[in-house]
Amino acid sequence: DPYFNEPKRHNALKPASKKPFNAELPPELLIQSFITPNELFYVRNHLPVPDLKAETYELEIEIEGVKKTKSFRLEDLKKLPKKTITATIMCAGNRRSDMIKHKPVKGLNWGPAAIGTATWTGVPLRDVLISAGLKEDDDKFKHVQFEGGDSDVTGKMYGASIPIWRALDKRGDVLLAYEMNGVPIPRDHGFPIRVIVPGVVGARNVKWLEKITVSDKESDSHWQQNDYKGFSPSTDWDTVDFTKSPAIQELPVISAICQPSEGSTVKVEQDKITVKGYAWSGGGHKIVRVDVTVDGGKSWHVANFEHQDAALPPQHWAWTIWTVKIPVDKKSKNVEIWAKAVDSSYNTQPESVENIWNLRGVLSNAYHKVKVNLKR
Ligand code: MTE
Ligand code: MO
Repeated sequence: DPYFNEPKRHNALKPASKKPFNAELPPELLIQSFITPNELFYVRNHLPVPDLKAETYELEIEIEGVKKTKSFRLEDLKKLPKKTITATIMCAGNRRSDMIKHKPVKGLNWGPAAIGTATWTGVPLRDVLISAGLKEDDDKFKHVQFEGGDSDVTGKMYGASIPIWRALDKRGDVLLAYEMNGVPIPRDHGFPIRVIVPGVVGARNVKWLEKITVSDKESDSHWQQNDYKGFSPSTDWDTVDFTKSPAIQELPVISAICQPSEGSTVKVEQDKITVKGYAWSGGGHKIVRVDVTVDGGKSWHVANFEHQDAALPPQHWAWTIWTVKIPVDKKSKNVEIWAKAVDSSYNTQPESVENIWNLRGVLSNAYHKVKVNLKR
């Protein structure tokens, strides 16, 4: 069993699959705090978790066309000037279950909690690349590729890439992180080094980082080329051509109602119910408004922000926790709550899931709709 040496996990994490391990929190627990505790952070693994050791860890950096590669030990990286950012990471498959309700897709049945927020401390990727000999104005390179220490039975490692401009942008805050919420990154989340690409889909935030390649090409890994891409609702497995869609990088604006959760019973107090959730947008955009309705959009209520990071766009990397009290009809026994967020570019969420459905069930950011029962 290649999964014989997996780390211990908190029992609040509800597995979507066990081997590889993939799990998320119940939505009510997810929004209990602005910073997600490490042991409650969703886990998305494609392969067995490698057991890397701090003492023997080495990161190899190759700049294509340059004969000598450079390698860094963990202590070398820790000697470089460090930076801490607060960033949300979200899986492209977050809220996929809403798409599955409409029509089946290929992918794990994620609810709204394949997302989490942490402080990440590490060395800016930019500084490491420059110290490895990369010239900032060298325009033959277009991408920075990452390989993780996790591999399949054929020895293929998990891999992904990001455009070089993002890796080199001082304001991009791309980190080679060694701490998550002030402690060494736990094994499930990439010990000892993980790439943090704030504002960009989880899949590019490569864990257990072992190799970086500066190249004129994207990563040729399965997860960059044949997965994590969006398609038309009418594209099916017979017609899909993965070369025709770009790899997902920045994620679109999303929100979710976490409390009350789907199917639960809520207490009506002074003819109102309290609704709470999160909203987030990729690319460093900030959430500027969250609208919530319980009457199918006849009246919208603007939510209050319970917690929002002060960082300005385009460096606003963390989610917003919002809450709102909404009046409900005196006689109704149940309601459907809808939420939608607006980001600092005035992008908002699509109304219906039908028209954004895709065969992999990614980018599921339609209005979040939750049916609940009322108790008086
Ligand atoms: N990195 C490696 N090496 N292997 C992986 O399977 N999964 C990716 C990304 N980095 C993955 C990886 C995906 S799809 C996501 S959503 C995030 O890690 C999940 O990060 P987390 O498990 O820390 O929440
Ligand atoms: Mo993911």
